Amino acid sequence: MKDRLDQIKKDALAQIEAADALEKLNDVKVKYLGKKGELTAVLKSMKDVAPEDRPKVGQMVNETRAVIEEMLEATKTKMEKAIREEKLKQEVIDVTLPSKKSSVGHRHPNNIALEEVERIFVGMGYEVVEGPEVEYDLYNFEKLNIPADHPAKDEQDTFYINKDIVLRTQTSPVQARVMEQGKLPIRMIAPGRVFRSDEVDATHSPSFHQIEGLVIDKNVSFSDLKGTLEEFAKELFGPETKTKFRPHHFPFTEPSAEVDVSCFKCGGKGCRFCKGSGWIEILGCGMVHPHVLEMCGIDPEEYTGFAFGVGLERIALLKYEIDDMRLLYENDIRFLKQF
Ligand code: 2U9
Repeated sequence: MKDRLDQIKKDALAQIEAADALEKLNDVKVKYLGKKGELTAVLKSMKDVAPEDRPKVGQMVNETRAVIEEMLEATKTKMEKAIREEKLKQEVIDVTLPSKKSSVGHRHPNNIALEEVERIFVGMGYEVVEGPEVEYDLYNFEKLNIPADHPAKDEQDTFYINKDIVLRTQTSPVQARVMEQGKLPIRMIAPGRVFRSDEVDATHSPSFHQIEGLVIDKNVSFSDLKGTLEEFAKELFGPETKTKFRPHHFPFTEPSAEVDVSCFKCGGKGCRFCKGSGWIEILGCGMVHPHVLEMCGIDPEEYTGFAFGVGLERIALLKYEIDDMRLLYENDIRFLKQF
């Protein structure tokens, strides 16, 4: 019996020493000390041992078990320590490593241009007012003196929700609503998205942005309009900028004009940027039509006013020398990163 127990001890200790993972160590434990293990089998065979020898054999079995258990425990502790140390080694943080560069977002050129225009007019005492993008025909067309048979009202130009409701084609309805509130004088700009049923190309989009301005007070004249827009052009494109007012027609203003600025690239000599003319068209304007004042509840005998409208994308394209409007809508990070 002693030989058998010595052999079991020898085998178990050898297998413990050879184990290279906790699982294998557990396998050894089960194999020798488990319910169906080899030592348990020896205990079960005690009935074949002479009764006077049983205490001695029992003591030998217990000693063998204790040696195996002790070796198992010591090896397990060693292995667990090694595993912990390896894990710690992998988790070590090198505080001297350079940090990862976080990428910072960029402002959209439209937004930069909008803030610039707002800054200029707020500086002149204008209020910034916003309004709905879905509008009544009444505010988008009728109150602005755009008659039912005007080409702008054609379904090819305007997105109709139904016969009375449209996606606004200009931000003018915002001004019409402010005028109706009757708080005078008015000095405001209305920036926002507008919609026209245009095909997409380098200079057109079915959805773009406008900034319109409106001033209503007693004794407002065309000189006030000229002075204001000349100052605006100088602030936006530089102090040397000249302006040229060309007669034009809009249903909501009378008289009306389009405004060109001297080319800020060549100073007016003529270059590729201004297509050789020395001038760049930037906005439309005029004195608010008396009929518009009347329809919005303001007495044209007492009050006069001027209005203007500018395309935000047009300003952004010009100021940042972008040659295709589509770049403003694609949100390609390689493009936006430049601003
Ligand atoms: C009211 C009365 C008059 C707004 C005006 C323009 C001239 C104009 C265009 C410029 C390029 C639109 O973005 S664009 O396509 N706008 O030329 N807009 S006067 O006149 C108003 C507005 C509101 C009550």
